[in-house]
Amino acid sequence: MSWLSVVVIAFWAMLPAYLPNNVAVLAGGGQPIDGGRTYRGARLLGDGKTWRGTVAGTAAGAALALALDAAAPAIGDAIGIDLPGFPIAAAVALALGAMVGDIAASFIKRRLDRQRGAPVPGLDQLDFVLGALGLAVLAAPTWFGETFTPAVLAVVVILTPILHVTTNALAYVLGLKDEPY
Ligand code: CTP
Ligand code: MG
Ligand code: K
Repeated sequence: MSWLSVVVIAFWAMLPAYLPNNVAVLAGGGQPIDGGRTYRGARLLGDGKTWRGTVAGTAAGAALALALDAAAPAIGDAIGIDLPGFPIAAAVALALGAMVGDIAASFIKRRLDRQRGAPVPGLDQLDFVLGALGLAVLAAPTWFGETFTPAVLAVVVILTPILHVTTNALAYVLGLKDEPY
């Protein structure tokens, strides 16, 4: 398989995990998940993790996966690459996992005394990838093994931080996000 098709498959397979955090930025607000609770002197998660953002992000990511699943044969045919589909368990796991990974990272950041919005390079770029892939391997192990070959996984780890930094910088320039990371 060519490197280009590996990159295209990695991007395609991760789209349902890439969308949720961006939708959460747009939809966020309202009740924080931790309800303002603190743990050892710092917020449990902080005001940046809300129910609305989490539900909207998860729903959008799962809906995108199902749309991609329907479109995979036609688009794959047109570009000559065998694009993976998304069984429902994989669709939900990728989207929900991305949100859960991001939430887990906020928990870690508050324990490290980082305020809401403070950057933690590395964690910020890969938290949602770990969450998405971790939940997907549990929820749809066969699909995961067929889709995320070692080459695809390697591309995901390299490509994701680049895309994450680029889209967040763009969202900042457009005034959608308070920080460029
Ligand atoms: N957001 C949300 N719910 C989530 C994730 C994000 O409402 N589960 C919204 C919040 O408005 C948040 C914004 O998206 O402020 C940006 O997300 P992110 O950068 O992940 O949060 P931060 O505000 O930087 O908070 P933290 O330091 O905890 O990561
Ligand atoms: Mg942030
Ligand atoms: K984050």
